[in-house]
Amino acid sequence: MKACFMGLGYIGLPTAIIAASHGVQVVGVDVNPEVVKMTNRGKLHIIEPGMEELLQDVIESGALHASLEPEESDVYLIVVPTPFKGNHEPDISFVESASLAVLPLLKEGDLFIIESTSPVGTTEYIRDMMFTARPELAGRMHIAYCPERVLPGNVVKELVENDRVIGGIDEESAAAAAEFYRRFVKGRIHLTDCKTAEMCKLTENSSRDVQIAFANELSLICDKAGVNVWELIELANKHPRVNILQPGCGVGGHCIAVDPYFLTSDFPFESHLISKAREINNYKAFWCAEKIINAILRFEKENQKKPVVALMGLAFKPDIDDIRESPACHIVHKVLHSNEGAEILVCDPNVHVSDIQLTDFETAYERADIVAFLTAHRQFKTLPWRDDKIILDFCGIFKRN
Ligand code: SAJ
Repeated sequence: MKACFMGLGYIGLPTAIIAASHGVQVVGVDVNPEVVKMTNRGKLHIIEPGMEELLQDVIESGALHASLEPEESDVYLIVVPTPFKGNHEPDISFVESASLAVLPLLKEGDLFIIESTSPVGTTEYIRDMMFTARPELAGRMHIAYCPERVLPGNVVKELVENDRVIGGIDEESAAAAAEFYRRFVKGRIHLTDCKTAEMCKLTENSSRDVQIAFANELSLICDKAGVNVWELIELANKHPRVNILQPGCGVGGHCIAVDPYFLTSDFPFESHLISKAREINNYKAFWCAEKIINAILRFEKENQKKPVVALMGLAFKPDIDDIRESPACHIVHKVLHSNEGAEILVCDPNVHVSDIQLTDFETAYERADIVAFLTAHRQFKTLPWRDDKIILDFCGIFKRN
């Protein structure tokens, strides 16, 4: 069996590697020549523990190669980004162009799968587009939607162990896609129709966004009420049916901070809660920036000098290097922009490429008068609490305020 993966990003590349290591002959296609070159050299262009070793194995064995052009295969997988446009409307143009690129190669009996997070109705739209251009294929090939669910940083395990939801344009399509995934998925495979599968992905991430918004809203209430939000949540979670998540400085990454808009954009009158959760999580980053700026102003007034400020963290969540849609980055830029003379030290032990000059986190912590924790990296948790500093612990490093 040969599979053609359109897109070698955070999901496409790991899935292509895992499929290749389970007996599938894989061609991985990407529009970025550097990604293609690196992949063929066995070098991973993303950070994902354990994945580079697997890539080297499948490159050496010849089970996977990367290319700028799709090749004739039995299975085609669309794993390209679906960003949003200016007004948060989903942009499926990469799904469309990747589908059009494989269209001339399709033949009777082929399996075509979309994995990219997509608005409800996308698979049927792409099916209609393809069968209009190639009417002889209508009813003669399989088309399905199968969203990924892996957590960055834990992809090697989750790609194999997580359950998968597969939605077909018909029952035969869902069954054909399930047969493909069974080659490397040990989790259970649940079959449905393609609209339900599309919506399932959006529901999973919107649900998490709403739950985080609840925690973030609590943190704002607690700040005003003078209650320690960390202790409060820990105590409330002792109830057998309560499970509140952790507040932070906002929600980032290219999934949870994006996918709910695919529902709010298409169903604006029905999605009040989902939409409000997005607002709350976005507002939390703005609120944190304001807190830091106010602390700087207060310090200046009380001490008649400018403070040294340490901003700890740039990544969008703990222990990774990814800064996409990162609220910490947003806060750092806002504070740097509004700063009038305070010395601002920015630290992130995991991030190496950045437009901001970075300082070693231990040095910054030692020197700073004001410390704001933006990302709960494990390295920060080794720092001792210091009574002589103003500590703004937005992500629960010390859980003291
Ligand atoms: N966050 C909090 N408080 C929490 C948990 C998370 O503020 O208690 C923040 C994080 O700091 C981060 C953001 O939420 O800024 C998102 O992080 P995450 O760990 O919740 O999720 P992602 O974006 O890394 O991955 C999610 C996962 N979806 C769900 O858990 C429902 C993953 O399974 C999906 O595959 C992935 O989105 C995706 O690609 O869609």
